Amino acid sequence: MVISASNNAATAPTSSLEVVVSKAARPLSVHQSILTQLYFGAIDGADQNFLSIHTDLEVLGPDLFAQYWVTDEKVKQSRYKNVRYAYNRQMLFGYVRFACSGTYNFQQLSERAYRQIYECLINSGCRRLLRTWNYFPQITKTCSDYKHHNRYELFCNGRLCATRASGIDNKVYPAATVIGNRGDYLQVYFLASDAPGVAVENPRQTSAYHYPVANSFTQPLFARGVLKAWGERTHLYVSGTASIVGHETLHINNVGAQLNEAINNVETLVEHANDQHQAQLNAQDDLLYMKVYVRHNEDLARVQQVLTARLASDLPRMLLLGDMCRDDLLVEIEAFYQT
Ligand code: 3EB
Repeated sequence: MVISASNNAATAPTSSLEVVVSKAARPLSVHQSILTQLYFGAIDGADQNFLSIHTDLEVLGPDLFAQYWVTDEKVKQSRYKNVRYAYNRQMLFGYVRFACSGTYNFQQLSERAYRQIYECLINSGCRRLLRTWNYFPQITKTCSDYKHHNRYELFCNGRLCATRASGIDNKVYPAATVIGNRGDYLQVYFLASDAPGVAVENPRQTSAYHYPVANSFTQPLFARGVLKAWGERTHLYVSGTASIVGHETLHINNVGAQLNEAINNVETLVEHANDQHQAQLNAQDDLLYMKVYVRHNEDLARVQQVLTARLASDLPRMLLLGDMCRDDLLVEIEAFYQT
């Protein structure tokens, strides 16, 4: 019997995955293979034929911002416990949402979300978590019933417990965003693949999983960036990036300087991906969009000023109201590179 190369998973070509951003909801065709459609801002009637995710984040500005994740191989949809997901052989995009008001404390809730995510990945062929987005309210609120840790710390603990329990080889942590919203839910959505990505760390920043932390608090398990090839394309998923150098917050009370520092961090990460990981990213041309989380509405004008000075005028950007995991951070950014 002849086994053709296409039956061999190791040599099978990687499906393509392309992300398209748009300021308006687009009509989709069932003939397109849509992995997910993501919406920031108000939209009515997103096509329920596809996995569609509406974030609880408030958009600062009049525009809707939509993302369509398109592949070249047929996509199926399924559900595992509370996780809704879309997938094919090589990629999986999932979404889980829990009300924060239930009987679980926040560590248990986060652990539950991540246990379900990992179980979902183990049951599918796509065990490598590449990118996660995590949103929940009252991110720096201290939980008096829980050793006075705040919700972000409890989230980190829950995520770590679930990661350990999964038994999945986690040498490559996913790129991640963790932002406080003004809703009532823990929302997590994520991208996974059958093949690992390459973790990229930032020479200007202590790796988050090596942050010095106080007793009984765990390090945040995320990579500063993850590189992943999809067919002819390469993606660099840049984690939520703030004005942190080493492990310390810089430019307290200065939103403009914080944003400039965060952009410096992203630029350094891209250079590092090119120099150390053989990526060939153009820091300007391959930037698909930038997401900017702003803590205070009244900082918007200053934020816009810095973005105008630092970004190409036609670069799609999305400004969202959000709280950072440290009280002294006023702004955080997130970038997506695609070649
Ligand atoms: C930082 O650099 C800012 O816990 O997964 C950014 C991105 C941050 C991801 C996470 C936290 C996380 O530490 C906070």
